[in-house]
Amino acid sequence: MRSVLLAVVLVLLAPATPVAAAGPPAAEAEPAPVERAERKPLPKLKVTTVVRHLDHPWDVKTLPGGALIFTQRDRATLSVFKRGKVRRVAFPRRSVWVSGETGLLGLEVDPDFRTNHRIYVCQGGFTGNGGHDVHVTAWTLDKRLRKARMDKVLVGGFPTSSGRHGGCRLLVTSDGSLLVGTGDAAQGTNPEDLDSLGGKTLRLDRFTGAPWPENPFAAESGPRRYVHTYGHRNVQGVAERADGTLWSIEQGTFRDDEVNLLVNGGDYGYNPVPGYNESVPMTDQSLPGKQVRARWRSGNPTLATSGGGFVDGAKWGALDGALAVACLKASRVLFLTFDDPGKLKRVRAPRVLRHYGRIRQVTSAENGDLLVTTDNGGRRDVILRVSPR
Ligand SMILES: [Ca+2]
Ligand SMILES: [Ca+2]
Repeated sequence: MRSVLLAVVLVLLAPATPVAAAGPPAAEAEPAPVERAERKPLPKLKVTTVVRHLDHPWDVKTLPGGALIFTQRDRATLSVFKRGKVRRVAFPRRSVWVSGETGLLGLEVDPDFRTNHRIYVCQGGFTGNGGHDVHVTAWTLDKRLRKARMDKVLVGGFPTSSGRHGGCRLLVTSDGSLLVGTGDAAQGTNPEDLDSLGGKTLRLDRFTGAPWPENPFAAESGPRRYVHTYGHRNVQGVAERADGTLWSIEQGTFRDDEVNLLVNGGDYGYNPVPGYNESVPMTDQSLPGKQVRARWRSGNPTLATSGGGFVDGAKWGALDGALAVACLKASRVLFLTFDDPGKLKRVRAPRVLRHYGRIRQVTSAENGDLLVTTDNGGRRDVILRVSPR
């Protein structure tokens, strides 16, 4: 506990100092756009509690028109918040396998929701032989947002064990693919095994579920056709920057939570074998081939980073373009500023977001405000709206 507090204090004392920067070798000159960005004022933040009395709200997204839609992990519910009221969406809760860190998880809204009413969820599930998996399904909501009808299991068979390290985050990217971040199920061989869908980011066609044609192994056979990047531990956040680059947020072992810039076909270097050997590095350069270094890491101990997304809008001043990262254990939101090539420039952790306990997810609302979910359990969880004053 003492070491956790120490890490928290370090971040608190040094909000403007890169923490354990792990970018590429510092050969390049400081690009001008970042220098300009740093002169913008840091906005004062207003935090409003939007929804109360929740349990582990795992993901929240905005629907066109401003309603919110969110999942709760253990209750396995899908709900809509509209005109001040929360309403359950009729959804087959019994189809969700809930165990440990697994249940109803990531949620994404189709960019064409206005016309197709489609959403995507990631959930623990039951397989025919009495086993479990984690899988991604597409659903259509009715016009009144009361009922969800399943269209298709897009991809499944992600490994599971006790429910630990179940992942699983979803993002429709600007080129229309569905990006999926998965957990390694706390099984050591999964991250580096190209034919296990655990410990990966995956890309697929969001309508057919087919592997995305640009995937590095798309022309081969088997599960590896879905793999975009591999060698991850537990991807709990995926985000796209305004320039189209894709990023992951990952939980470390006892050290080194990571933010990674995703490179198609990249190996992110986690190989906790034999068994589930968590003493190995989060990015082990001694593995065969090249391992991609993290763009930010927590050092020792971890902050338990979870979801996150890029902040978008001039009203955010110096935080415009930063990656907002939810922290469970450290109970805060980090704002990481990277320059154009992806080198870490600043870490900020506003005080006003340190009073809500564990933070699970940060996403953007329609008007650029941030939506934040907490992860404390016992009907104490909330969804917050954060906006610059
Ligand atoms: Ca790594
Ligand atoms: Ca190597």
